[in-house]
Formats: sequence, C-alpha cells, structure tokens
Amino acid sequence: LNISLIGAPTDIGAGSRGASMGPEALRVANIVTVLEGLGLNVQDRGNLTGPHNPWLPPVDGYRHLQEVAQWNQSVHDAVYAELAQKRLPILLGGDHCLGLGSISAVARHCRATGQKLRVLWLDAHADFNTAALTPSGNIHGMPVACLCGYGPDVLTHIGGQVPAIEAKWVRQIGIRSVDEGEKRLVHSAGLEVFDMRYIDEMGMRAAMELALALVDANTHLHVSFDVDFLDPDIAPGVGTTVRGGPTYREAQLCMEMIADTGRLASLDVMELNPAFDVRNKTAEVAVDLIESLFGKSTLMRKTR
Ligand code: DIR
Ligand code: MN
Ligand code: MN
Ligand code: MN
Repeated sequence: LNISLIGAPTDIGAGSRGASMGPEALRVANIVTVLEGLGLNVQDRGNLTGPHNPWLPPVDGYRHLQEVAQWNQSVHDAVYAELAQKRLPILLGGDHCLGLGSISAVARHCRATGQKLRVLWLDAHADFNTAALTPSGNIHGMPVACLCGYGPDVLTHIGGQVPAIEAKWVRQIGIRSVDEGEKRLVHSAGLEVFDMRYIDEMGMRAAMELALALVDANTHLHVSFDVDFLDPDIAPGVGTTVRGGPTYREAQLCMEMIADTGRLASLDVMELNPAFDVRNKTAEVAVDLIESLFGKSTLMRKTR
C-alpha cells in the first residue's frame, strides 16, 4: 500500500487561527515513521500553498469565499493526482473546509473507476450549514452541504459534477453540535447521523456496524476525521471543542472497525490546532488513532 501525505497549512475556513500549523504538528508526532512501522510505503509530498488568511468578517454569509475556493482547488488537484497514481492520499489539515476539495476529488476518482463511494464523517459537528443558515460565516461549517450541492457555485462546482456526492453516501459519527437551521437541512437532505446519543445508547460497535454496512470489494471508503470528533479531555488541540465526545477506547474501536473492512482508500485529518494544544498531545493521539485506522493490531487477529 502506497501512501501520500499532502499538507494543507491553512485556517482559511475556521473561526480561530492556528489549524494552519496542523500538518507540521502531525509530522512532529511522527506520522511518517508510525505508518512506515506498519509496513506501508509513505511519501510526504510536503505542503500545498495558497492565499494567506486576511481574517475578514463574512460577506453575504461567507468568510473568505474566494480564498477558500482557491485552497480547495489545489487540494482537489493534489488528491486527485495521488488517486490517479493508485496511491492512498492522506490530507493533513488545515481546517475542515478542505474536505470539499478532498472528497470532490475522491468522488471524481470513483466516477472514473466505477467504484461506489462511502464517506465516514467523524466530527462533533455536521458541517452542513449554508450562507443563509450559518451563525458564523465560517466555511469549515459548510463542506458537507457544499458537497451535496447546497452552496455557492464557486464551491459546489469544484470537481466538475454538481452535486459532487449524494447525501446517502455519507455516514456521520460523533455529532453533538448542530445549529438550529442546519438541523432542518440535515433532516431534509436525509443524512444518516450516528450522533452521541446514539453512541451512548447503542455503543460505538453498533454505530460502526451500521455506518459500514454494505461496504464491499467495489467500495472506496473515505474517512474525513475532524479531530474535534474526540472528547476534549483527550484532544484539547482544536478550535471548537465540544464536551461529550468519544473516549480514547471508543475512538480506537471506531478506527479498528474501519481498518477491518480493508476498504480505506483516502483520509483527511483536519482541524488539529496546535495553538490550543498541550505539548502536542492531540497530534499524538491523532497519530495513535491513525495507526489503528491502518490496521495496527496488538494480537495476531485475522481480519482480511
Ligand atoms: C458551527 C461550528 N456549526 C459553524 N462548526 C464547526 O460555525 O458553522 N465545524 N466548528 O467543525
Ligand atoms: Mn468538521
Ligand atoms: Mn468539528
Ligand atoms: Mn480507489
């Protein structure tokens, strides 16, 4: 398995500065050597470049719309190029607005290869806002909506087909903060959400069994991992912490069950913000979880 790391050092869509330092913090936490330790071939492609963050207020419901579009176009191109070379791209964010560029590239790749796409969106937030619904104007709260066709042309058209994906290809896990208007759109679009109430009552195992149901040999499985998915006790290094997230063990099980499918084909690691972190521990827990996502096992367990 050949892996390519793509750094996207920007906080252009976020509500606080600092996710631009995420890629380097993941490298400092040894993401390359940890993946190599699993026997994977890893190429670090370095960092993409794009416009600086002008830190302006929203205009017509969007902050930094043109800059967000530019960053997403370069993420799209970089992720698509790796997939076309049959490599597994890992996008090192950067804020979660870049999930748009990454997943639109994955969807385009799936159209070209005839694969089905399943997107697992691990997040405290649904990221399903629109300009009319957003309380903040921050586009990191909008990428799933944009992918599903709810958004401005300059964002929904990245990747050539509108909508880039169908809501029914998405499973959201760990959700616990959704804005009022956003909730209505999540319901009307028909997103399948395993929120924290579901995980509390049914357990992570049941949630993941359903989230992964019908994933087969012709499925491209994409994981978009917003680090604020995790409980802030273990992951304080994010801009928007929300109490009551998955514990370390629940998150490990989530990653292990994804690994067991053998279908993981692309990954985003987003919203890590070293400015809020404590001695890089959030980057370290993220790398730890990524190790499980790529099949680390403590016992000889036959899974594929
Ligand atoms: C909030 C926060 N729903 C917004 N979103 C975040 O501004 O749209 N997403 N933090 O990760
Ligand atoms: Mn997010
Ligand atoms: Mn989030
Ligand atoms: Mn593929």
